Amino acid sequence: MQAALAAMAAHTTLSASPSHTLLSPFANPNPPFQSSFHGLSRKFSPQSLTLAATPSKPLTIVAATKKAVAVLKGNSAVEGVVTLTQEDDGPTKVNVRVTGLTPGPHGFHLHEFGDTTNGCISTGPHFNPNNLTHGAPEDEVRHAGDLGNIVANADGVAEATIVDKQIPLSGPNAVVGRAFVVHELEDDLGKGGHELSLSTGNAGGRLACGVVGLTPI
Ligand SMILES: [Cu+2]
Ligand SMILES: [Zn+2]
Repeated sequence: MQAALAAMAAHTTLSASPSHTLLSPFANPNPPFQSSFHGLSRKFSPQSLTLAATPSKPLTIVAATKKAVAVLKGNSAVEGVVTLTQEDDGPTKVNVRVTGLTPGPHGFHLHEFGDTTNGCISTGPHFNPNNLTHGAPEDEVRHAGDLGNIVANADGVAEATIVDKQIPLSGPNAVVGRAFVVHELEDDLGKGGHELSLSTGNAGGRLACGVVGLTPI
């Protein structure tokens, strides 16, 4: 088992699904604007075509990129940095690096509150705006904050890139001001049969946490 864990790649990429997918090379299937030539009649002369092609107002392309960061700390040697990037209303890309972990999987969630008054316990339950039960990131029934597990290598380092649609940086379900938590144990993704499986994934104690705050783009 230890050998298998040690053999795990340090860089974990979580499983693909419509709501929670691998990062693909940057590709935008939706061009930001349509050609202004669309619908032009052929009866225009070349000169009027030139005039028609000149926009009467300056063309404005709004590329709203939002970025945020959370610095994870706790009452142990575990610490980390989570960076979040969202383009327009697209999915949020989450880059995670946590150190000081025991090798193997550790539950990783976005919790409801950005309150660390009494340490990570003050961040409350998993962020759950749709009032559903706990699940895997790829499940339809899940908390918005359910991001599965990150896997630490033999050196105790977990690195992951997560792409998820349920943790936007703006709008009614924005996660800015809430907190990431990394746990002591593996998240059973709601399927462990434990009394805590459908609320916390039975992921054990909270090793480190950090509040999400906006950063310069
Ligand atoms: Cu959690
Ligand atoms: Zn959950």
